[in-house]
Amino acid sequence: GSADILLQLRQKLSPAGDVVSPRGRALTEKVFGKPLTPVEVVQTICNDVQTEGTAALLRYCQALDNAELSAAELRVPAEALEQAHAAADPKLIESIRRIRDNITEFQSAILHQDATIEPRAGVRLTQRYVPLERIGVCVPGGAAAYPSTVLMTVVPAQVAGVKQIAVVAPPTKFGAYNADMLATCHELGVTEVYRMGGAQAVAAMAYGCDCIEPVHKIVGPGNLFVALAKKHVFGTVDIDSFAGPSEVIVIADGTARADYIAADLLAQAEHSPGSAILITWDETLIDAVHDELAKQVVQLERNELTVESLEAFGALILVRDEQQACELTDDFAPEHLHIETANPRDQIAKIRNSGAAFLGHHTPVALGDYAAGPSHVLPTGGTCTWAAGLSSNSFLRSGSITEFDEPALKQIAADVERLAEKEGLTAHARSVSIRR
Ligand code: HSO
Ligand code: ZN
Repeated sequence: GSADILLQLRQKLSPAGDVVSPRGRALTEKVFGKPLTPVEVVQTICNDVQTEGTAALLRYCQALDNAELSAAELRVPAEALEQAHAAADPKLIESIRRIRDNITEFQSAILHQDATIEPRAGVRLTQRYVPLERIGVCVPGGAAAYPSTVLMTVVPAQVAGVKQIAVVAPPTKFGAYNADMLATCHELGVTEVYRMGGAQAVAAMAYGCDCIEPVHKIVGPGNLFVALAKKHVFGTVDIDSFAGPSEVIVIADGTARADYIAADLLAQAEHSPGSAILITWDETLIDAVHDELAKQVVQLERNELTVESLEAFGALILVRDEQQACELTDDFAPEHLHIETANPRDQIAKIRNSGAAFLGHHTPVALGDYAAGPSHVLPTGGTCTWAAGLSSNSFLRSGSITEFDEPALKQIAADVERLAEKEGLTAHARSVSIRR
């Protein structure tokens, strides 16, 4: 059935961390002297960076990213950030400012506020929220440059009140040497940008070394090695959700336009790898979208990569009715859900699982990727069943504050004493009874 097809697509999309691939075998034999699984690679790198610090970091920059850097070159100099900004297309800077304002407006509105209740006389209970002091952001730089990821991580953190933000990007032309990415950092007031990527960058941020102070939380997307490294350092620091290869499910009815849907599927497949799935109960739409895909894909710059991704991870699925479309979507739990129907709010009300949802014919996912306000750093691979996308609230931690006066203590004392006695913790009981 359709559910099996979807699961197979997903399994193919997410590479396994515990299997040595043919390409992995050759590379790991060269770098580590023996074939290692991605999990073993990440363990080795993280342990080396933790024990040897900068020396290990530089060694892996060289071995894995082909970058011959000195310790002093790991951090992007202030002048390079200024220059990138000064040389940037002024229209780009204007767009970045408008987008920053959109993100700020939304992320401020959803920010948790301290809550205090006084349930009884003499009792005051507060939940307060405190921003993290220092965070690290991973910006990818393998197949494309992502200034948008800088916006979608840094601005929510700033809204939360985070003071210190370190950005890492691999030492590549799409990463830390990308002028637009550097200009975006400068525009947002980020001064700490590092030329490091992969597991070694995650380890350096988690454990700290000569060239970078440790952070409290690491966020942002990355490849399998970044994701596994974040898992590895979790507990030493906090991490965000797992943002792996991008996915979209489009739900459409007879009111949808085939050319729009094709464009939406291609936009996701362009990430390559990216999974793009149409679910509809309108039979004519399947053929029409199929034709549109063929027509549009040849016009794309990343045409070949997009075709590859579409063939491997794409699907056009005909279901019985709206109900089945919603159930299938809920089971798959996609990162992005785009509902292109007459009344998309009817369907979203029936679907619990999606990282981010986009409603209607005029809300392409690219709006969310670049400009609307919610972050584009989202849980993938079905993890949205338990994880949330990044937001300003991801950069707060909460703590409680409890305050009782004497009569209020006396009123509750017997309950505390009883439970403490049952647990055999008489010192606990006494710390209450002594105040009676
Ligand atoms: N769709 C990606 C985000 C992105 N798209 C960045 C373009 N640039 C993951 O949500
Ligand atoms: Zn995208």
